[in-house]
Amino acid sequence: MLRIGIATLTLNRLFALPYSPWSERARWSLNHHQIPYIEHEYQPLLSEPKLRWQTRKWRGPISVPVLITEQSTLLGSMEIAEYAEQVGTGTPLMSPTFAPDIKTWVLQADGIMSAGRAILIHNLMHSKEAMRASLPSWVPPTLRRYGHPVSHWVLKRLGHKYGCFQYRPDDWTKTMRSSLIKWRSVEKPYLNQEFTIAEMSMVLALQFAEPCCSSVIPLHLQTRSCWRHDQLASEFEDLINWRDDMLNLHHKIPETLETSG
Ligand SMILES: N[C@@H](CCC(=O)N[C@@H](CS)C(=O)NCC(=O)O)C(=O)O
Repeated sequence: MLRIGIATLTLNRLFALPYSPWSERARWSLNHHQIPYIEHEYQPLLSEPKLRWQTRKWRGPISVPVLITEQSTLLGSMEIAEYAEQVGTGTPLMSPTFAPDIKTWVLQADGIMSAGRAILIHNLMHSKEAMRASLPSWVPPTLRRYGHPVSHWVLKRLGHKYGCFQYRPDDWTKTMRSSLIKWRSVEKPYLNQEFTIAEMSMVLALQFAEPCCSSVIPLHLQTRSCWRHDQLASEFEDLINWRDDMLNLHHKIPETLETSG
């Protein structure tokens, strides 16, 4: 699937996972700053050789989102957000006045996301249905039935890559809970009277407690329950409501063109 951000001619190419909060941070920042791009869907492991070729990064771990512009290759959602802030239009998401606050909360949100990913991988590895649904869309239904061991293998690789098996799900939950309690205690709706990448990151981190509606981040029916953290979703209902308000106010979906390719 090829997704085109703002419908115009562009050489910017965004390599991203459709359902990943990190990828959404890049996409949202680009959309917010009206930067056009063509999105290329990334498939863990399968798309890696192509991504390495495109980025000329032959060694070390590589992950998405990646933005390739005419002048540069930006690896990582925050690098992409910084680029968007520099060259794009619209209100700033990283006002220098609030820089220390922003940095603190982006780091907290990233911690929640990493812990959330570890629990998600654990949950997916225990659901054959979810593993079948996670196979690439071009895998025919007859083969999907037998495909869960392949997904299991990919998840295991990802789990090792991101250190997900270092702790048990209960320990990851504690990490998430302590950051969410801290976030609960700060001024709302905004830390500093305006929407910044700190709020955006916390909005996206809450995806690992209660996934938001599929028009913002698309999820298969079979994987949605693996993203949901029942305990945290009920403990932090107030934050999930805040998240939904933020999405209504600030997540503008640009005019998109969708074509297969
Ligand atoms: N620090 C990076 C983290 C990106 C990241 O964790 N990406 C993961 C989730 S989108 C990924 O690429 N997973 C697939 C893979 O590693 O093949 C960022 O902010 O972009």
